[in-house]
This record gives sequence, structure tokens and C-alpha cells, in this order.
Amino acid sequence: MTGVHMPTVSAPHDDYPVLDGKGLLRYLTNVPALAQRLGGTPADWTAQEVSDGNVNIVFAVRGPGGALCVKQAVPYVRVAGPEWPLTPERVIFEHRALVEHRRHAGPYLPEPLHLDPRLYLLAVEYLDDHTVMRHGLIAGARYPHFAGHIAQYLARTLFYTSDLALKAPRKRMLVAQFDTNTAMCQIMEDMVFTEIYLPHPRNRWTSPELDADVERIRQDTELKLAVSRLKNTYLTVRDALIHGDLHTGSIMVSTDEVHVIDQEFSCYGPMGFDIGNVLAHLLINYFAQGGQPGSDWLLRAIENVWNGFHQGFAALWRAHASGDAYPKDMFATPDANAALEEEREKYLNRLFTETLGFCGAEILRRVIGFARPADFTEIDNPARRAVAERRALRLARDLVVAPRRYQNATHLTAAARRF
Ligand code: SR1
Ligand code: MG
Repeated sequence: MTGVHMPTVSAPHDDYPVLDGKGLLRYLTNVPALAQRLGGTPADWTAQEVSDGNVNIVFAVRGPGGALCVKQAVPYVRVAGPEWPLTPERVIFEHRALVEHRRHAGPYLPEPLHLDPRLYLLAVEYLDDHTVMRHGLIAGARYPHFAGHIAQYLARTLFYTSDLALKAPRKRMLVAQFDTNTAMCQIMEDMVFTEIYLPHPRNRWTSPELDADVERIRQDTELKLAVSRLKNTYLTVRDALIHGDLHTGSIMVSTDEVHVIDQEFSCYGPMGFDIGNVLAHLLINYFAQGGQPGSDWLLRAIENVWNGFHQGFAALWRAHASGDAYPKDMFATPDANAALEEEREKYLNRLFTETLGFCGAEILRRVIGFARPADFTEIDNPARRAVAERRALRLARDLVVAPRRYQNATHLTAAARRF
């Protein structure tokens, strides 16, 4: 990033120490609950930096009695360095979202153990035997249980934080608690919906192979209008408390468990943003694998994520509609109840259309923007990489401009095979 001017997203807070491994171990000696969890004496503890995402520093701390995962928000974007300042307040929003989402989908999120708002430091349960899903997928691993778990996670976090489940005062209070995560939302506003459609210094792609494709995208008014419509939805809709960055690097998996991490981009926003992100990164891995027959399970997973979400969300709505939207007393008769069931179907169809749009926008920015996924970048041969990325771009454009063409998840996976 050297030499590239990075706009300041918000005022930097640089008046606190950024801990290295030794500093962290010293710090932990003064936090009795964590020290107890690690067991033994501080001399027995180790801290290993395992930072993997773009923005924070993360350590795995181990002791004879157990382990912790400790994350500290530095006052800048970790992978860019101090020339791209970023408010460390993000860790406060991460903790807040973790607590709220765990109330509804506990088994799918790590337990928060300690928040230090002075050091912008968060300690959470260490997830034994888990790996970052993106790395597992790149290594060719399959996670047959993934779709069922993530569908439940999505249905529960999105339903229970929405107006379908919450009374308006509680919902409005939650919206207010997350509406000030402006710096992180602005990163998404810029990176997902804007920068890649302009000549921006952060953009990167497989060049020269994709140069003409990128130029075509910049000239594509139909696409730019559709993506601006999606941006407007992201800016204005306050459907539910979304994770806000739900790619496969924010998901840890083991043989039979799924945990969602890294809630620093959380905000009240459109439900389709989270669901679309999950689908986008499964598709990215599918295209990166060259659509080999062995990767077909990814397409089945895509179908199962949407269908499982649809079923789970509708069931929650039928059984737990205690919110102020669609007041259940208004639909008590059998006729009204049947009409409400039709309405649920319409609601979910609209959500599917929105999901596909966000899915397409996410794929586009992952091929052309700053944060390119390892699924693609680890393909050494640029010609082969460009073929995979071009297929992804073509499907993504169609999802953004014509999402209504896709009536169900099978239409989506059929298109992925075709493109
Ligand atoms: C500056 S952060 C770049 C990207 O990494 C995160 O995972 C988000 O997706 C963000 O857009
Ligand atoms: Mg992340």
C-alpha cells in the first residue's frame, strides 16, 4: 500500500499500546478469569499470532489448563498499515453483536470472555479443532454439515433481531446501538458498491488478462444502476442485526460444528446482505476449483443454505411472531392465517431476489477490488485464474442486473454450472 493515499475513515485513536505476544501474556496475568482459564503459571503460557483477516491482530494463547483467542483492534487496517487509519471502536461493536447474536443462535458463536474497551481488546473462547472455512475449502475439504448449521444461524439471528420478533421500542433501541458503526459500514459502502466501478487506487485484478472485463464493467450503466440500487438498500434498510461480512474467512468449521466470528462490520441492515455473502463465497470457491465434478457438493450446499434458511425462517415466523410487524392478532381466523402464509412466501421470494443481488455485488468486488480472496489469488497460473474469475464475473453481473430471472436456488446452481 506504500505511496497510495488512503482516506481517513474516522479519527484515529492511537493513544493505547498495541500488544505483542509478550505484552499480551503480561496483560493476561492481571485478568484473573482468563489467567485461571489458562491454568498453571504465566511461565507456562504461549501466545502465537494467528491474524488471518484484513483488519485486526489475533493471538491464540495456550496454557496447561486451556486456551483463548485474543483479538486487538489496531488503530488502522492491519494489512494496509498506519497509512490507512481505522477506528478501533469496531471491537466494541463486535462484542455487542456477539452478545446479541448468541442470545438467539448460541451454538454457532464463540463465547466472549473479556472486553477491554481501553485497549480495544476482546478475548473469546478458543475453538478447538476448528479451521477457517476458506482455508479448508481451498485445501479441498468438504463440510457436509455446513449448510444446515449456517442456515439455522442465519434464520435465528436474522429473525430474532427483526420486527417480526421484536417489539418496536426494543428494535429501535438496537438499531441505535449499531447505527454508529459508521466507519466499518463505510468500508462496505465504498468497497462493495462503489470503488470497483471507478478507477480507484485500491482496485486490483488479474492484469492484463481481465483488463478488458474491468473496463466493460466500468462502462456498464445497467450494472452500475442495479448496484447503486443495492447500495441504497444497504444504506437505508434496517431489517435485522446482520454480521455484515459473512464470508468464509469469518466462519470457523470443524468436522461437525460451525462458528461465526469477526462481527466488527455488524449493523442493522438488509438480511440479504448476510445470506448473499455466504452464497457468494461458496460460488467463489466453486469457480476457483474450476467447477470440477468434485466441487459439486458446493452447489448442493448453496441450495441447502437457501432452502434451509427459507424453511427455518418461515417456521420461526409461524411459531414466534411476537414482534410489531404483521401483528398476529390481526390474522387469527383461518382465512387470514392462510393469507398470512402466502404473504410469508412473498416476503421470502423478495428476500431471495435481494440475496442474489448482494451475492453478485460481493463476487464482483472480490474479483476486482482491494480484498481479493485466497481461493482466487492462490491460483498461480494467471491464465487459469482469469478463466475462473471471468466465469464468476459473468454470473455475478447477471445476479445483480436480473435477479428475478432466478426463481429458486436450483436456478442459481444451474447457472453456476452454465457460466
Ligand atoms: C479494509 S478491510 C477489507 C475487507 O476485509 C474484510 O473482510 C471486509 O470484507 C472488507 O471489505
Ligand atoms: Mg473479517
